Amino acid sequence: QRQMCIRDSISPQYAITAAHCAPYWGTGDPIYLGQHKESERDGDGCVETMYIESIVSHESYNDWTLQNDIAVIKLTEASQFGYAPIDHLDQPGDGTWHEPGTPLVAAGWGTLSSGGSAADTAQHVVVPAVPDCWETEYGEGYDPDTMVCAGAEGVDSCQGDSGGPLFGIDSSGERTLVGVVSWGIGCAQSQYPGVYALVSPARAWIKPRPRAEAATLHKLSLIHISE
Ligand code: 4AZ
Repeated sequence: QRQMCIRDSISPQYAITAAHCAPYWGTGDPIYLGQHKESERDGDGCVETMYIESIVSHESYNDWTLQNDIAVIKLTEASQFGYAPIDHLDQPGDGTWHEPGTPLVAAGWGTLSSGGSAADTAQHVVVPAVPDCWETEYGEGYDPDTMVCAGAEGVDSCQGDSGGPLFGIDSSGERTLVGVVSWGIGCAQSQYPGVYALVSPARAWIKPRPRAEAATLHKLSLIHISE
């Protein structure tokens, strides 16, 4: 079950996941950086095994409405392999990734269809941003202050992608973490796009965490994307 949730690394020693995934992990549990295939983790020299020191859910996480569905994981040490984190965390006031239809990328090892089997190889898919998500069948279940939808008929995150990243890629190839895979009804249906926890309003909560490491927070981290 715990492999069902992805962790996005945001600094050499910190990773982000969904708060609803936090109960599945605890101190001492392994985190595998650089993993590509679930089935070949043990023999894969690119995999760096890290361990959880602590995991803390957003102070305003609501496990019923799923508002603020974000948690920060501290690893016992920084990546020695030099795995770099996502380049930027989305910022309040930066509208770059929030126009309807903006292409964003969701990634993970979740199922390839609703109720289907999980992917062995890391997958990624381009999904259009749907910031006006109250116009879908979700209605008021969608909170635009703490969530953003993305997806369309046939393109979506799915079961097991929870905790994974939704990011934008700018013209110089840098990645901005815009959301964290949170919830949805089924997968890849036009009236039910994927719902992601918004990173920008949580940024002030994420950032000040580790004083010493705060400076490096934007420098490293990552998720593995296959070509
Ligand atoms: C899940 O259960 C899940 N289609 C993730 C994403 C979506 C639905 C469910 C969005 O992990």
